[in-house]
Amino acid sequence: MKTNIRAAIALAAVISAACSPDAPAPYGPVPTPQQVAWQKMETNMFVHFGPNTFTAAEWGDGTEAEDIFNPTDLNCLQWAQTAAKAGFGGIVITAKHHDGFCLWPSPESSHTVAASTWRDGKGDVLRELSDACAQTGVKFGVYISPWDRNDPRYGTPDYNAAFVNTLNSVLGGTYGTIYEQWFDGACGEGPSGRKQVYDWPLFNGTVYQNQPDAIIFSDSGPGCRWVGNESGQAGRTSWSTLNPEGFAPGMYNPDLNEGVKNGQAWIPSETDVSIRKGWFWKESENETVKSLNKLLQIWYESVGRNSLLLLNVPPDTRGHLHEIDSTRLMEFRAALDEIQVNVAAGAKAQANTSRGRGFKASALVDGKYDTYWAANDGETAASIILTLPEARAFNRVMIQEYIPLGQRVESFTISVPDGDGWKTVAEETTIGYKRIVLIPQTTADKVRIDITGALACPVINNIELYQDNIYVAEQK
Ligand code: FUL
Repeated sequence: MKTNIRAAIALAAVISAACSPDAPAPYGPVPTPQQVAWQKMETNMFVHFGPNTFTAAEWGDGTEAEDIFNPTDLNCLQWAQTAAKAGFGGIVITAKHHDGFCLWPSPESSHTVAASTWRDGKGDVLRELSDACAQTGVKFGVYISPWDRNDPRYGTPDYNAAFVNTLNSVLGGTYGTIYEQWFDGACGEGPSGRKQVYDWPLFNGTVYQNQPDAIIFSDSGPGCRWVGNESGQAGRTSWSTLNPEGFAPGMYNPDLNEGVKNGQAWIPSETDVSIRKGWFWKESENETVKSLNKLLQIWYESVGRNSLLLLNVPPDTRGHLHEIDSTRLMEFRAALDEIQVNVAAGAKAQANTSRGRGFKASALVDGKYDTYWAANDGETAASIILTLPEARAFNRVMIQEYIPLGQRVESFTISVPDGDGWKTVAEETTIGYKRIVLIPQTTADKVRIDITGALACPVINNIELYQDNIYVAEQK
């Protein structure tokens, strides 16, 4: 009897699997699970700290005395706690900037914290920050500049091997898991007056050997790419795919901002921008801390455009995030919480097509990341309508493509009810991991999204509506 029941259950499972439509095949290059996890972090914190903090410079020349680095009250826990409260998932610190000074006692250099009088030469900023990150649940990442204006070997074949040792000493495990390795492409002259020919395959290989899950940032990836400007703006068209062949970090690739439709590799953009005028803290720039409105603009134009925001908040000479910056961050967080309340809660979703069971429009509003609506193979246009329980006010539409299956949508429109018909209020191009479209103030019980072009059948996992009463867009 038991055997019969088991057989019946097995048969039912076979029949059900046979009747369920298949999930869409991935289209083009797709992200690794690490890239998906990275993209979901959405906002991270950049920390520029080093001799420049004490000399008010942006680029030290490598001749600064080690004693210049002397924070009077280093408090990495304050950085990590502030980052956590601001909702940042990770911190990337300038372990070594172009001046070559190492914030940890690197055995590969004499120009480090160990040669300073700070904490009698026993200090280690990476130790303190990685511990603070572990304590607060914030991920830890590092910027290690290959350009080194102090190392006498820079500009000779010996330097690349030395740089590998430098990488190993940070990435080898002493500081735990490193979620992001930030490679700046800058390649200027070293103390010998010569430039270095960098061995990028060697450097990237060294990172992966030590930290297989790390996302490597550079002008051309491989983990993520520079967005092409330092003003906080991803392209309104924003593909996560790029053609990196023929480009190395430091070479300007004109496609960095918008990416490339049908590009060769999945290399999403990261938008790095400073909360202040400069990358390093300067007393004279305390008044340049960006307004809440500006930060929200940056957020809409980065996170809202399929990019990750890496916001630089540089510590001061005490070794604290300055109160002007940390207060602004708390205002930013409060605003982000307020403007991301889903006004479409309880909405029903319908689509004029779907793949069938398991891929129906209801997945668009179930709040789950891994369930999605998908059209049939060969269909590259579709119409989706959300019906709210009653008329509600909204002025933002948030849409997410299910990127584990690739980026597909190349054009879409948003319409709202108008008399007996519809009025189109936005015409846009790409979606990607997340797209937030600003639309005119609307009160309605419906919204329609028409996908008008896609590289393969569209696969959308979430649609939400927001009412933002805070951000005032500049008139362009
Ligand atoms: C640039 C560097 O030269 C700046 O000093 C800064 O670190 C910025 C994030 O990257 O290329």
